Parts: sequence; structure tokens; C-alpha cells
Amino acid sequence: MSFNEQFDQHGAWRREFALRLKLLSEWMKGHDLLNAAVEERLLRLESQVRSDKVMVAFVAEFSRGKSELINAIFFAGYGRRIMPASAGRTTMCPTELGYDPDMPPCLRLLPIETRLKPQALMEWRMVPEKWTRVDLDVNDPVKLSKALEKVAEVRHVSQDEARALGFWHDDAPQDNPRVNADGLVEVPKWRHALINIAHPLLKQGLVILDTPGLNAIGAEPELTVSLIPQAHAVVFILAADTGVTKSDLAIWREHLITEGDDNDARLVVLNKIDTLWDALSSPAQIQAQIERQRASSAEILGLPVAQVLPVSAQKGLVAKVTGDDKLLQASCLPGLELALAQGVMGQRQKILRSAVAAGIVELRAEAGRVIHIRRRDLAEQMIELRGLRGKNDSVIKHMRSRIEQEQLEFNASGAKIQAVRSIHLKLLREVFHLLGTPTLKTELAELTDALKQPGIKLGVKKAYGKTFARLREGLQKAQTTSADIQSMLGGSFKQLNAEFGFSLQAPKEPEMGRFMVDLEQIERSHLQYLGVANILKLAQPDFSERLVRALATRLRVVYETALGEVELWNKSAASQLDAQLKERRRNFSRRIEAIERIQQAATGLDERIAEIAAHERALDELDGKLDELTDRLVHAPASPHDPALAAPAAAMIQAA
Ligand SMILES: Nc1nc2c(ncn2[C@@H]2O[C@H](COP(=O)(O)OP(=O)(O)O)[C@@H](O)[C@H]2O)c(=O)[nH]1
Ligand SMILES: [Mg+2]
Repeated sequence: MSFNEQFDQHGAWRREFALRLKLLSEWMKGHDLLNAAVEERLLRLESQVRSDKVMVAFVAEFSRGKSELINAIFFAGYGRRIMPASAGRTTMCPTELGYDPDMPPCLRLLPIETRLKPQALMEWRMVPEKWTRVDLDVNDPVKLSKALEKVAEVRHVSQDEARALGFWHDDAPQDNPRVNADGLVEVPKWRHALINIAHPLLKQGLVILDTPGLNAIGAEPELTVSLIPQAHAVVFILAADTGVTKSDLAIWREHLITEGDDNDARLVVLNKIDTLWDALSSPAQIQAQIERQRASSAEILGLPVAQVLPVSAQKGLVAKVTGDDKLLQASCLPGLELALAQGVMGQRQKILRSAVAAGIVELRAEAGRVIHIRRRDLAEQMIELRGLRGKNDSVIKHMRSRIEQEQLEFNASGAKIQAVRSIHLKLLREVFHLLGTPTLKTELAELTDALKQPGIKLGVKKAYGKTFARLREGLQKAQTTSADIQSMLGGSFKQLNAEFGFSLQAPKEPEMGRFMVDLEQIERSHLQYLGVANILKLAQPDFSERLVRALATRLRVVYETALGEVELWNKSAASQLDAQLKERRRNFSRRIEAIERIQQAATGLDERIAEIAAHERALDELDGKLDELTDRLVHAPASPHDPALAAPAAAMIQAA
């Protein structure tokens, strides 16, 4: 299966899942099984599946064929080049292709001058008016690719301006852009481009990042510390006509090697193998030459040969557009697509599926508790009513006053429950404080200050190390406090269960380990960036400020996610308590009502008992149905060809 097919399949699974989830939520609502925690979980699952993005980044030096490869893999269906990729028309700024349904098809461009301001790219994303917008006509491939040529636009500026923008380094003259006859330097006109088009793959959540060469990557710290490390797959491209150059190696070493990462997510492509196709050599000779180059590239990069995939993007695109199967095979493009499909999509699917499966199990447990307490209440009423059989009026009266007494006592115990709540809240505030934005800000302010100290540059790694050590300590504390909350809740719930026959169960506290790993990964990507090569850049105060800003935006995402999990966990605990209190209050009024009816001889005792028995059966059915519906979600078929899909969702509604 190719990448595109696998992606399609993933999309189909997500749509199916979203539909089933919606039906489940309606069904639960109809049976009064929704409480705050269940609702929250449903919402999260829905948005997790709906907004799941898969980012594939193409990273390489100028002119290795990134844009051409993107055209060949994703956009051949348009019948022509979409991303500019011909000699002299090369991408100058990082370009993200994706789909946002709330926006018309357009190209948005952030002017390069925004580099002079300290805000991180992530922050600029939230200020749409600073971007230049060009609407796109997706039905006209010629106009479309013409409009996209804007990502190749350049400006000519003075050396000083180029320096300020991060494109001129006095210490590394060999890497500086060329100066024209007027003494002006060519720099990209745009800092970042966002392309919004309703391409089928993009609609399903694929995001493609096309990057310019080494110089531009180095000038935008956020690429190195955020976008590239967070991509689900990175395709690094070499060209057969240049071999592994010094700057290829610099990109690989400075931006792409991260120890401990899973290798499936890093693909190395040896592009332009067609330049080795030579009419005078035999196919075997050509093949041998490709293999030699493949082996030497692999050796230089320190990879197994199998991980370097030879292709010809250009011939692959031509072959797809003209329907030339032989050429397509010769281009080796299908092999690369397969590797992307298995390495990237396969992984992504697995992760998403196991995440949602865990969510569904929790959901099932929450709803199960509601059913459980209803069942318990019915059983209690049943015993009560059976006990009234053959009893006279005064016994019935006595029974009623006993229930009323119980009700009074229960209401009076509200203080106890209140006490549990207030301890819970107090501890929770501590966790919120530890993970909150103000705390993060304080920690990073210290780092910014440290980087501002003259002469500290050589100790910059140390300053980072200290900051991260403090952040880790904070997370650790959040974990310990969460564990305290958990055991406090566990103890109080146990007591309440014993006293009132509740079935409360403190939900497991969120695991901070995952965020610890995120933290480590962020630290690694930053440290890698702080190598000798950047020591001089770090001497510029605005550069280090930008770096810390980029760090802050990335950390904020991690902390917000952690906070979100803590919130959900506590909501789940609090709403369990609410739900059981509510059910219990209802139960008292039901019992009193039943006795009243018997007293007034409005209904016979036997009839009432039969009613309860019927309720019990209905509850059993509800429980079974819930099992079935949640099971179907966990085991939602992966493939649209799966026979299980032949029984579509409509059948499910009927069954429900
Ligand atoms: N012969 C050959 N040329 C290619 C191939 N892929 C890209 N090119 C050419 O290499 C140049 C740079 O390609 P482009 O995609 O713009 O490179 P980028 O800067 O990495 O995005 C263009 O002139 C392409 O036509 C290929 O597979 N074979
Ligand atoms: Mg390009």
C-alpha cells in the first residue's frame, strides 16, 4: 500500500470512529448516562481523532529536489508541478501545506521583517493580519502553481539589514549569500508560508513542511527546535549529482541527528538518480553505480545502507502525470512511498488507536459506575418492598419514617463530603500552580537573563541544563502532589463507600512520565542547537531571546497538555461524587414515593415489585448495550474493505 492509500485508509477509520462516537454520545444522552466527566471525555476523544495531524517534513540543502519530491508524492494528481521546483525558482521560505476548513483556499505569507521582532513564529500564527494573504484558485492548476511561486520571492537588502535578519554572519563568510554588483544581498522576502488547500490528503490531516536550505533553516530557530523535531516523519534529501556535500552534512548533523529517536521516522533519500542514467552504460552498470553512491552516502551519514532510498523525483512525477508505468518503476518512487506508509502512517495509526482505546475504556468505566449505582438502588428498594409483604399499615408508616430519617442523616453528612472537596481543591491548586503558565514564565525569565549576561555564552549549555533541571523538578513535584491527591481521594472514597454504599473509585492520576520525555526531547533539540557552530549567533541578544521564545512556546504546549490531563482526572473524580449524590437523592424520593403509593393503595405492592424488576432488566440491557457500543469503538475496523463496515452505522442506530 502506498503512503497515499494508507493515509486514505487512516482517514476513513477516523471518520467512521467519529460517527460511532457521536452515536454513542447520543445514545448515552438518551439514557441519562452523561455526566460532566463522561461528556468531557467524549469531547476530547472526538477532537483527538478529528484534529489528529500527521506532519511530514522535507529537509535538505537548496536544490536537492524537496519541492519536486513533494510534487511527485502528493500532487501528481494535479497533472503538473504545484510547488515551484524548476531551476532558479526554488522555495525560499519554509512552507507548510495543510487544510483548515474555516479558511478559504489561500496562501498566507509572513514578511521576513518580522524577524526583527522577538515574537516566535507560533505567536505570529495567532496574528492573521500580519500575514499577506493570496486567495488560491484550486480548480486552475496553472494559476495555482503561479500563485505558489510567491514562496520563491526574494528581496535585496544591505549587508547590515541581512545581518539583522539573520542571513549574514561575519564569522562564516563562506556561508553568506552572494552580494550583487550594487553591494546588496539577496534574502527571502517571506519568513514563513502557509498554504491552505482542500487536497484529499491534507483534508485528512496531513501537513507537509517544505524547508529551504541550510542558511534559512539556521536562521529560524523554531524550525530546529520545534517544527522539525515534532514532525512525525522527516525526509532528508541528498542528490546523486552532488553527493554528500559539506552543507548536506551540516544539516544532517545540526538539525537531524537526535539520539534515541526511532529511526522509522527518519528517511534519507538519494534523489536525482536519473542523472546517473547514461545511454552508454548497461542497466547493470547504472544500478551498480547507484548502489555505490547509496553505500557511500550511508557511510558518511552513519546509517545502514537500507535506510538510504534512491529515487528520481522528477522522473517519478513525469511518470505519474503521463501514466508511464515503466518510468515510475525506474524512478523508484513507489519504494519511498511504501517506506513512508509503513514507517510513518503505521506508527501514527497505532499510537492514535491505542490512545483512543484507552479513552474508551475510561468512558466505559465512568458510565458503568452510573449504571452500577442505579442497580444498587433498585436492589435496595426491592428488599424494602419485599419486606412490606403482608405487613400492616403501621409497619408501613414506620418504614416511611425510617427512610425519611435516613434521608435527613444523609443530607446532614453533606459537610463531610464538602470537606473532601475542599482538601481536594487545595491540593489541586498546588498542581495547577506547578504546571501553570506563570511558573513556566518565571523559570524561562531566569534563562533569558542568564543568556543576556556578557561572557556567559560558553556557559550557555549550563544555563539550559539548570533550567531544565528545575522544570523537571517541578514536574516531579506535580507528580508527587497528584499521587497525594490520588491517595487522599482513595481513602475518602473508601470511607464514603462504606458509609453510604457508594461505588466511588478514585481515577488513576495522570502519568507525568510522558511529559518528562517531552521535556527531555525539547532539551535535546535545543542542546544540539547550541553547538559550537552557533556560539557566535548566541552572542546576539535578539537571537538568544528568539531562541528562548521558541522554547517557551513549545514548552507551553507540553504544560498545557499536562494541565488538561490533570483537569480531566479531577473532573472525573468530582463528577463521580456529584453523580452518586444525585442518584442517591433521587433514590430517597423514589423510595418515599413508592411507600406513599402503597399507603394510598394507589398501586399494589406486587405491581410495584414487578415494576422494579422490569427496571432491573432494562438496566441489564443498558449495560450490555454499552458494552457492545464501546467494544465496537475500540475495535473499529482499520480498513474500509473490512467486512464489519458492511454493516454500517445505520444498523447500529436501529439496534440502539
Ligand atoms: N534530474 C533531476 N533533477 C531534479 C530531480 N528532482 C529535482 N530536480 C531539479 O533540481 C532542481 C531543484 O529542485 P527543487 O525541488 O526546487 O529543490 P529544493 O530546493 O530542494 O526544493 C530543479 O531544477 C529540479 O527540476 C530529479 O529527480 N532529477
Ligand atoms: Mg524547494
